[in-house]
Amino acid sequence: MKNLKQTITEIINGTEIFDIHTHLFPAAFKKYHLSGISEVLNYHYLIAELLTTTNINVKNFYKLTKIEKANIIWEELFKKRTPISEACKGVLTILSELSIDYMFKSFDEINTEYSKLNLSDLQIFKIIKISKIVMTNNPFDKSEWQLFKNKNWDTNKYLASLRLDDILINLDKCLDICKENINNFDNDNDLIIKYLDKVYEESKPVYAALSLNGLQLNSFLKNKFIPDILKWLERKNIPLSLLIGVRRNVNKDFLLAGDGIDRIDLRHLSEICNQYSNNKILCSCLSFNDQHELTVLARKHQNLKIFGFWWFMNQPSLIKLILNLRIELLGLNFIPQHSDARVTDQLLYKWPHFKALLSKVLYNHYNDIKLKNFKISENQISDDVSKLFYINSKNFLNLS
Ligand code: FIX
Ligand code: ZN
Repeated sequence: MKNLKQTITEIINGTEIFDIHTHLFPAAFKKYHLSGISEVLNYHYLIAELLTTTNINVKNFYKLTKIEKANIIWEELFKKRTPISEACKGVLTILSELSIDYMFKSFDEINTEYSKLNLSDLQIFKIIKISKIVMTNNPFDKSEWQLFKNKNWDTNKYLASLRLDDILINLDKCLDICKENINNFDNDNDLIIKYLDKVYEESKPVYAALSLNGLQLNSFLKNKFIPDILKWLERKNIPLSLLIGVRRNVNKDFLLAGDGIDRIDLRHLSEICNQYSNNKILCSCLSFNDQHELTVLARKHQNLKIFGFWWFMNQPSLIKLILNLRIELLGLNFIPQHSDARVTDQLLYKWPHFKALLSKVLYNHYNDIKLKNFKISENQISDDVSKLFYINSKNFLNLS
């Protein structure tokens, strides 16, 4: 092998990625498919930064068009100030990856140049080496769900997942939607399971997901629908993905940009894994405080798999620390990252930022074992990276 550092970087850049949690949709989903620099600047991470950095009136800001909002964000965060936060750096990464010289330019100038590139989602997937992504699909959102009627997109690239949060937060609405679709049922539990059967057939999801605050996690096992949903998932042989520790609407005026972190008790996750040992559980936690305990739990439960650095955890300083911890405690038995991208173009920064960190972290670990006379080959590194980026996800989701 020529040079360990360079070999690792080349392998990481050349390995296919399976992105297991995104909010992306193919172009066939029309208004749900977001792309382009205006959408990139309208990302809620940047909106939260803008609203807390300036004195802009929140309600008036949200009345503006997307182009107007993008303009303000560009002016305030990129021109008047140094774009040094992770969310801002992400935009710079995208622009430099696409060779757009942005210095001293207005948003309009950049937007014109960017639009001329006419980048398609598949072109972006190719640049980043993404072969599959998992969408977040809400079967209780009628207008979004309609699009499964004619699945005219590449279903090998865009896989579905069932987001079930509404069952916990808006049960009556969910039951109404189930009743509109299912005629014969014995009780509410039976109704929900029959509706899940229907949407399963329509979308062929690779997992079902729930995001939980502390209270929802505490009462999870007492929820009257959970045992049946878990039995159903076991029958379908798909995991439940738990995104734990979000506190929605910390500032409701901020809308999507107003969610924060909640305190949680991970002993409940351990109980879920024990009581439902035949179910597979994917898990990502939002707070830094919970990462050590979560990693230890993943050593204790065969049915638990950690994935990604969710949202507020997706910061380079935290990733470096926790990625090392995960490797130290779990070897390579976890899914290191997901993008959570909402705009296709964000893949152009989210994955390269992570790849650069993974490269450094892996280099130190390989170097360590080399010093202990372990002969690490290029093939072995390729297999390891492939496990991290693709195989671990594929196996846990039971895909062929
Ligand atoms: O609940 C989720 O899946 C979160 O990832 C999102 O809803 C959140 O708004 C987000 O975009 C975080 O990256
Ligand atoms: Zn998400």
